[in-house]
Amino acid sequence: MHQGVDNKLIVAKFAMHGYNIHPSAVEILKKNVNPQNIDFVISHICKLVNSFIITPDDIVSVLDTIKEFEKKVRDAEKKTKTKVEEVYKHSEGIKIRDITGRSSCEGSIEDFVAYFNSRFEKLSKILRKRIRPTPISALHRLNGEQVEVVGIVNSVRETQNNSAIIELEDKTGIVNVVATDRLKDQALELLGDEVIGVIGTVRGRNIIADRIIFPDVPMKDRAKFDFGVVFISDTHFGSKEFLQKEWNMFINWLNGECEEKKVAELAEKVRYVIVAGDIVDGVGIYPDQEKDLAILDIYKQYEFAAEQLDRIPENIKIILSVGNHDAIRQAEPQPALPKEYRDLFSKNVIHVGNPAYVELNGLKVLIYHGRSLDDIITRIPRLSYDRPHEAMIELLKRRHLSPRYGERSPIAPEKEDLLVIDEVPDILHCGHVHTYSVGVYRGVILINSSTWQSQTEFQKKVNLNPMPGNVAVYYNGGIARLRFCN
Ligand code: D5M
Ligand code: FE
Ligand code: ZN
Repeated sequence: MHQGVDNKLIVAKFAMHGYNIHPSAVEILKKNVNPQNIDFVISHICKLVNSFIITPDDIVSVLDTIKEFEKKVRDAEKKTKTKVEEVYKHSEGIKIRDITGRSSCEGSIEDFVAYFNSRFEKLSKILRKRIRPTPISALHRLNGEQVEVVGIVNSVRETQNNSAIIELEDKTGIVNVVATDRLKDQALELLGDEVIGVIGTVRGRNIIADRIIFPDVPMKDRAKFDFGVVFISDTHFGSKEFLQKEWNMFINWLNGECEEKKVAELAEKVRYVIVAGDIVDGVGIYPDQEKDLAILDIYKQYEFAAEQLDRIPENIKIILSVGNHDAIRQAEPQPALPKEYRDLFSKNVIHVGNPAYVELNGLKVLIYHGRSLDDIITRIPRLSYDRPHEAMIELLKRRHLSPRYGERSPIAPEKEDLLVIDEVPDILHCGHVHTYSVGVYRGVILINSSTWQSQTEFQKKVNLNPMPGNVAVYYNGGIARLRFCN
């Protein structure tokens, strides 16, 4: 009845669990089980039967349980489908998916367990399209054999004999993965807490790795739409270092006041402006911040922000996301601004959380402020603040916006891990690091759209050189860079 699962493969899968199966039992199984669920069903059967050779009778005796199990899987799938549709809010050709109004976590131990389970489920599902994992608990029976495993990275350490050891955990156990030569370098770039696949050979209690596999994004064509989208970030309204003159030049350009004909024509195409967070400088974000503030009151900072965004032509929709300087919880995912602040802005401003999936007349943009980029740039020596889009590639490879839990990126343990990149966007837009760079990775356009704040005293101390006043403009699959700063 069901096509697609090879008899030999079924026999091998049972062998992985330490069981033999009779050929006619394989036939019964194939007739009754959806190939998509075969792995789950096999581990389920292995838990239920007592004999080491599985007979047709054994299969028949568990058929009802299997049917029930498959129904549960189908129901769960239906539920997640409707959930995704429900959470997309619609507004004039714009669809939004974020945490706003959906936060459920209280930060208890159970929340953390559920959060990491969700991360593991979502990411291992992506990996299972390419590899067939053996449960880690079954590895001890497979000494000398080649295996594929999927797990969450607990830790990575370098050893003295030119290798690295990755401690990998799945729901059934923990294993040490030994990475040598080229794989060692790859292993040392792991951040911890990401979900990866490993292909390798079992040697005693270890796996000697042949390949490390990231969930990654599939290759796709660049999205082409004939409207313009402006990407900016980190306006830091209210800061003494906010660059008013450069901002005015940007506003003038959007209003058609530009002498260069080509650049002026580009402004006419613009239908959306996206801001990737740190709208205002905030208050109490770091010690002695008052000294750096032109506007001391947070409410007044947002009033000023609203005033400045109101200078953008009315026909342009503004998508406003939040960052770590905004008046909202710090832990990611962050909901959109609270109502008292949202109400200050005009109707063409659409407030979204961080991260947020936003679909603009078909163009899929994933907005993420970018706090995890600090951790990634610090951890991987080949990356730098001058080329933040290269750090953004690491997010796509891991299909996660904040792979490393904790450090400088606090995460709220929601029941569902909303930082997983479950949908591959056309554009990934970040800010936070205050530098500008753009790139393309497997057809996904990467933009880090710098800032409107010049170097602060604090940034001078930590040797952070911002590139303010840079704007990325999407049009027809390409990105133009406009500089409103000397
Ligand atoms: O962050 C702007 C940039 O400054 C970003 O790359 C992080 C960096 N930054 C901010 N705070 C710190 C601390 N405490 N140590 C090191 N680097 C930091 P923004 O979110 O605009 O403040
Ligand atoms: Fe910022
Ligand atoms: Zn920031």
